[in-house]
Amino acid sequence: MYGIGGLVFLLALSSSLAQNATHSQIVAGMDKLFEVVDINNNTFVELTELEAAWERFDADGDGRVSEAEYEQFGTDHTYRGIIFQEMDYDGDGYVGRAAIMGEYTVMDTNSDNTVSRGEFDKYYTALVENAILNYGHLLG
Ligand SMILES: *[C@@H]1O[C@H](CO)[C@@H](O)[C@H](O)[C@H]1NC(C)=O
Ligand SMILES: *[C@@H]1O[C@H](CO)[C@@H](O)[C@H](O)[C@H]1NC(C)=O
Ligand SMILES: [Ca+2]
Ligand SMILES: [Ca+2]
Ligand SMILES: [Ca+2]
Repeated sequence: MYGIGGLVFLLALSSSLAQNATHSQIVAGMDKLFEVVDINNNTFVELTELEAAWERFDADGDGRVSEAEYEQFGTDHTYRGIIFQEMDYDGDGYVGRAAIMGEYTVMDTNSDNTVSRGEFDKYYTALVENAILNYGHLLG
C-alpha cells in the first residue's frame, strides 16, 4: 500500500483520530479529506489534483518526498509516522513521484479512469486501517 493522497490526509487529520478510532470515524475523516483534495469541486479526484497535493511536500524539488519533508506539515508526528511507514511501500525512506500514478490506478477500482468519492474514501480508509494494523503498536 502506498499513497500520495495520504500525505494530504494528514493535513486535515485531527490528532483525536487515535489507534482506537472506529471504522466509521475513519471513513468520515477520509470523506472530509476528499473535499480537500478535490480542488475543482467536480466530485472526482483527478491525477493532477493528487500531483498538486504531493508537490506541496517536495520542498527541495528532487522528485521524492522524504520523511523530513513530510514531517514539516502538521504536528501529530507519532500518528503521522505510521502513515508514512505505510506509504513508503518499498521502505527506502521516500515516497516518490512514480507512486502517484500507481496509486491512482489502484484507487480507480472500476477502471473508468477517474476516481470517485466512494473509490477515494474506500482506498484511504483501507490505507489508514492497514497503517494502524501494521504500526499501531508504535502509538502511545
Ligand atoms: C480511545 O481510548 C481512549 C482511552 O483509552 C479514550 O479516551 C478515547 O476517547 C478513545 N478514542 C476514540 C476515538 O474512541
Ligand atoms: C470549492 O469549494 C470550496 C468549499 O466550498 C471553496 O472554498 C472553493 O473556492 C471551491 N473551489 C472552486 C474551484 O470552485
Ligand atoms: Ca476534482
Ligand atoms: Ca524531496
Ligand atoms: Ca473509477
